[in-house]
Amino acid sequence: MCTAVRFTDSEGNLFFGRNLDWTVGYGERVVVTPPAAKVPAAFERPDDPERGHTVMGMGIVVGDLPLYFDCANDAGLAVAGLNFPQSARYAAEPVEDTVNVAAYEFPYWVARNFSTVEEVRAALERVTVVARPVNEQLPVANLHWIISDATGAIVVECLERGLVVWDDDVNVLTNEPDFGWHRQNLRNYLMLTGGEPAAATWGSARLAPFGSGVGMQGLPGDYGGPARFVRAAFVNAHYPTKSGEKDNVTRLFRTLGAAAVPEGCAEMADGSEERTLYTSGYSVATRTYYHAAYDAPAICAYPLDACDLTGDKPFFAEAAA
Ligand code: GCH
Repeated sequence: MCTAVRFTDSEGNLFFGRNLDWTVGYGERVVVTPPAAKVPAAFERPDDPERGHTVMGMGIVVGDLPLYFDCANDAGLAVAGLNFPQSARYAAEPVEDTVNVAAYEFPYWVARNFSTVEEVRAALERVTVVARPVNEQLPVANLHWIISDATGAIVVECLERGLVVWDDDVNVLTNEPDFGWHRQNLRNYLMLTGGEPAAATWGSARLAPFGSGVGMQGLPGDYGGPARFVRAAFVNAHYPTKSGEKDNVTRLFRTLGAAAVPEGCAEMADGSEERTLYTSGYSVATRTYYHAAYDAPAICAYPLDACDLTGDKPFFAEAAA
């Protein structure tokens, strides 16, 4: 399971983050890919510009290939991939006269080449997402993606009926089923309120609320995708707008915390335990990536501006002291 959210601060700067819920890590770290990086592309794409944006996010590096789980760029565009195992249908082969992108390179391709959600949306009209494994050890991952900038978010899903781009006006993504279903499902929860309910009178009995927080009764508490979607969407939409880096990073980690998975509550079919391996996010205003691990919850900061971006290979960023 995974959960991603976005919001903006009082000045309109984007904050974007995600929980990565899984049973095992892949050795992922904070990876920076500089503008001049020569990253091998899965398919020929003559329209990709010579130099790209600087890209920073969580991932692994295989040869010279950055494999991002989520990433953001210096223009303020951010992307995250979340499991979508039952519904994702990528093309089996590249399709002529379209822009072919392997599923594993999709987040980097987006963040390297575009500055805004509108640019991505326009480009997606010609894109084919292709089911191509990285190598024998790293098979195709069935995902859907949330792409966000300061103006909003879209969700990209490769469905049976083709590539679908949803407007994500609730700024959240989790897992199955498709985004359209989750968006409709929110209409089941209109009675939720952070406010304290008024006392009621039943016959001669006066019933007063136990205290604050009870207006959230009915909020689904489980760790499945639909429940995490409702929790993240409610908290994200009702959290007061904040100013300043500290309060917004706090907001990001507390909001994602409302959907975080503790060990023992989400077993996989093989008996292994899913949990929130990490929570991470990016602040566009300070060009800083933040990360906290399940067993090391202190938040570490990785400022992009502390990195040497002159090279031509992806590299691992160091946490600020
Ligand atoms: C390769 O094809 C792609 C790269 C991997 C290896 C397979 C490292 C990059 C990226 O796509 C990786 C992928 C491994 C794995 C990752 C994926 C990004 C997100 C995904 C998580 C397992 C998704 C977690 C999630 N769980 C909820 O959503 C790390 O596929 C759930 O309900 O299962």
